[in-house]
Amino acid sequence: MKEYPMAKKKQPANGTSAARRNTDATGGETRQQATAKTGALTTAQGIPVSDNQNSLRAYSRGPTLLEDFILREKITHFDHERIPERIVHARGSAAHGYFELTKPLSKYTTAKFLTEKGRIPVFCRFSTVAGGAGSVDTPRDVRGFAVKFYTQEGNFDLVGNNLPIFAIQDAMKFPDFIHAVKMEPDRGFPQAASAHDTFWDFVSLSPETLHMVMWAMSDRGIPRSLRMIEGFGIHSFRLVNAKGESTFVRFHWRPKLGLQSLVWDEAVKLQGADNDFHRRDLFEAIDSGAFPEWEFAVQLFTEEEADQFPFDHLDATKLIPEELVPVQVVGRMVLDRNPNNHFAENEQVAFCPANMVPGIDFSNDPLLQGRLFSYLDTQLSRLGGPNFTQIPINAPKCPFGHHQRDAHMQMQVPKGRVAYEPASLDKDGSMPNGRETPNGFRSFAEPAPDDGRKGRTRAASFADHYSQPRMFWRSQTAIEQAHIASAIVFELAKVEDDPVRERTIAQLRNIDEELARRVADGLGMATLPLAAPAAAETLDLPLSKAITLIPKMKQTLEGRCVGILVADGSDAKAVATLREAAEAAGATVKLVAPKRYVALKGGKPRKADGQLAGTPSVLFDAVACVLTPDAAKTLATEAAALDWFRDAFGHLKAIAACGGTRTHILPAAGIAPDQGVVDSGDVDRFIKLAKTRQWAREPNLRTLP
Ligand code: HDE
Repeated sequence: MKEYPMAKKKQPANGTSAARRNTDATGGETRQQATAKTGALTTAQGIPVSDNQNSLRAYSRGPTLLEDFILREKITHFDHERIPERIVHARGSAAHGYFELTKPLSKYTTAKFLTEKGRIPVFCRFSTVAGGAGSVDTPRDVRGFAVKFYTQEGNFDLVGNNLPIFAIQDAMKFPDFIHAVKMEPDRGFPQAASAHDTFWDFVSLSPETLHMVMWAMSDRGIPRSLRMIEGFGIHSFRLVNAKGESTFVRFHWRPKLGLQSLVWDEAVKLQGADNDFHRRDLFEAIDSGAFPEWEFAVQLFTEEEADQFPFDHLDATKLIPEELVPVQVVGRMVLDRNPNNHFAENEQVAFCPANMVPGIDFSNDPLLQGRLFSYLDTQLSRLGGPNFTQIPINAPKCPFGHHQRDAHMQMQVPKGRVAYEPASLDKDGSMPNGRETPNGFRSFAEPAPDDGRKGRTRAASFADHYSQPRMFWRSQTAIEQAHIASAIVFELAKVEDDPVRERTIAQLRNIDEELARRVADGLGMATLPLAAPAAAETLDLPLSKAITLIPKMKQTLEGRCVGILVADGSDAKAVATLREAAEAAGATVKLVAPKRYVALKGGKPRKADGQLAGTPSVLFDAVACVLTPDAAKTLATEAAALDWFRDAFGHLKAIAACGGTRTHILPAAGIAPDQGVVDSGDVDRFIKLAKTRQWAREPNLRTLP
């Protein structure tokens, strides 16, 4: 028989010097070793492992043996590496940090973290709602904003969103709402998008959703960065003081970097350019020491004041205008440490609105009430049993003790006979497992109304679904209104079913005729359907500047990113001048080049931060370029370069263009430069413009906010 070419050498027996040298039968190397000095690799049982790269075989080219407990342990653990993802808010990015109280609320609450000045640790997780754990970061969606405060009196979780209101009034409707927005069950798409039939079907039949839908269709649904979103506890909670008196409270987070959003085309393109745009942005900012910060603020009001509101504050689809109840800043949160491990912390963290500390209490908001059991329930299956409170990220950081025992994954070894209360058998009387304390959590003793009746009812005060969406729409600037109308048109254009579209327009008519007309027009509908019947009178509430976005944006480059396009031969001094000015204004700067290595004039080749084709301008807040005329001429024939400028221009970004770019690239990209396009040498003007978008460039809309 002719010798098979690969089997030239005789196989050495196990235990021969060749086997010990970890060579295979042909004498080739089978082991690759890390050079770092580490301790011995062991199995999870602590057994030292001698070979982590070859499974145990009966003979060199023979079958693998069941006996190989090292292989089986490794693969078995791997097989179980995934846990069920969260049914909502599956995709999240998180960070550690601290909360610092600056203005004690002692008059209103006994909660130590709200009365004793100082810092306590927090863990904060941001999320999208609809997409799965592996979905993209920039779909149009609400963002979760959940904070675990490790207080001196146990964990307080403020599990909120980046919008001040929710889509439904009663927990009973939550599974329906989520089923409607998530991918459709027969086809499994769309992933992470509300632009489909089932979502708008539900919306068109549930007018209570409209207020949140209006907010989600605004630019708040496509934030620029998680560091630039507001956060809201949404529901009314109670603060309870030492006398047992209660004050209602709504919680707010305000980003120090100011609010900022993407424009829609940018959000769409980012889904291709960088699926992890938000996660990377948060991680890199913290990693570089630019710690994101939020003000923590409260709206406080009494029951009597609430009775005067033209809406019911127990209805989570209603916000409390800042003009009605001022927002007072009482503290701040700084996120200063990235998780060490995405799974152990971000995936395993278990937030729960029922994690409540003494001095705060729930309100009767029926949505909040329903949340109180759901989170623990889902976490029992997601994290495998009730001992998930022992996972480091979930464990309280204050002393704790209880009589709960056993169950899956008990990590502690509780001592003694006594796991109950009252007990006399704890002979030394120390009761190490804890006992009741007068300072413990007490529910506010809310008097029951005289005419209370059990029943599946909804208060008549919850019936007005249109006044606040109208207030929201009418409070927006012209640009913001244009964005909202186009977003609704975009979404409804994706809806296949005509009646769904018509019913939605019928709902919009109750919010504002002009809005309904613009959306119908965008869809090409010649006539408007009759307005939907309204269950209550729609009011013209006073407008609120606080609920706009563009007028509230900060003109700043802090926390933003400037991209500079360079190529071989670019003037290093001009690049340095741009970089220094942008960095002095608080921005990070990235050099983008046609190839990953670039040699600036007179310099050696150095690594650029990004290669042009893979680093489109959507990744930056403003762009500049320093190119030789020849390089500009060459780039004017490359789609990636044309898109770089075309998109930056279309996305309303400031552009600093060098002479070559003006001569060759901008005309080839079809850009007629405007006020927002300056010369690369005009650094001061560029930095000024880069602090905001060039709103005057907005298509079909030339009015500034
Ligand atoms: Fe949630 N929600 N939710 N939700 N929610 C969950 O809990 C639920 C609601 C929010 O980063 C789940 O551990 C019900 C309002 C955030 O881990 C689940 C109702 C608000 C997060 C759940 C609501 C939120 C969740 C899924 C109606 C804003 C992510 C996994 C009664 C105030 C937390 C989990 C994180 C997560 C149920 C309504 C915000 C299924 C039943 C209102 C930010 O338990």
